Amino acid sequence: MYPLTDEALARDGKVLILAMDHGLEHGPTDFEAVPETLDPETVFEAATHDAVTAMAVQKGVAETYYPSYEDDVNLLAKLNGTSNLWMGEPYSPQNWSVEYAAEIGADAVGYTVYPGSNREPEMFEEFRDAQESARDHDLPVVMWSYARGQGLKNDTKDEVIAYASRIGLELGADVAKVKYPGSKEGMEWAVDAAGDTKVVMSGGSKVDDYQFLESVEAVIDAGGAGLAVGRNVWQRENPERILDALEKVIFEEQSAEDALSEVES
Ligand code: FBP
Repeated sequence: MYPLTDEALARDGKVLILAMDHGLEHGPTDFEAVPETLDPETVFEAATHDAVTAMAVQKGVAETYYPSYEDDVNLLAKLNGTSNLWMGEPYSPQNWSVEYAAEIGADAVGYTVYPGSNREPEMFEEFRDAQESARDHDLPVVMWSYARGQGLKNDTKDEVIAYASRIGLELGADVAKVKYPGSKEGMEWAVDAAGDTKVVMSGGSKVDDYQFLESVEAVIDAGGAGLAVGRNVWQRENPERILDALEKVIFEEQSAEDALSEVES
């Protein structure tokens, strides 16, 4: 396990990853809420906020835009990813190698697995290769652990989320990124199940400030390390304001209410 005290992915053991791989995963419609975000530089600018410990992007975006931000932003190379146009069984092909990510300046790598998919065995094997190669390059590994597949009726049930975070530990991830199970108790189970693997919540689609910050507060109270978030930051007209509030909730352990009233004053 990679010691996640500081630097690459964490600050004081806490994590705030700004994810922007949505152009691949969801398509450009995700950028319609704030049209300027279609330009990756807009989101890289947001990632220069002190609260952001790393930014997750795909290869093409990293190659083109990261050189201008390498002094201010830590790069989390999201190695695999699939488009929304793919209608088959959940599967996420690897789009760049760990070696190439390291060459571009990655500080960490990220990898999606879909436990429960009929293609789970393939994905586990591919994750194995990426994880071992990341170890060779001394890069921490974040697993996007999203249980998904024909047999799964509810992918945010407590036991499914705890299983997903545990799979992060079992397969050697340093951080497991899981969906929010809907309660602090559910998240506690996920954190306990993951042992020394840190658990972060996946942001999800945009909700109002209080609802979003309240879920982040519950994750921190449950012992989670923080958050990996996209839409709930850059689909806001003022991403800096919500990042200010997230800094207070994640790193200063303030309540959602206090953090919001401070950023409003
Ligand atoms: P959000 O905070 O916008 O949900 O982003 C987190 C993330 O994991 C992204 O990295 C990824 O593009 C997206 O969610 C995938 O979401 P889903 O698979 O649920 O469509």
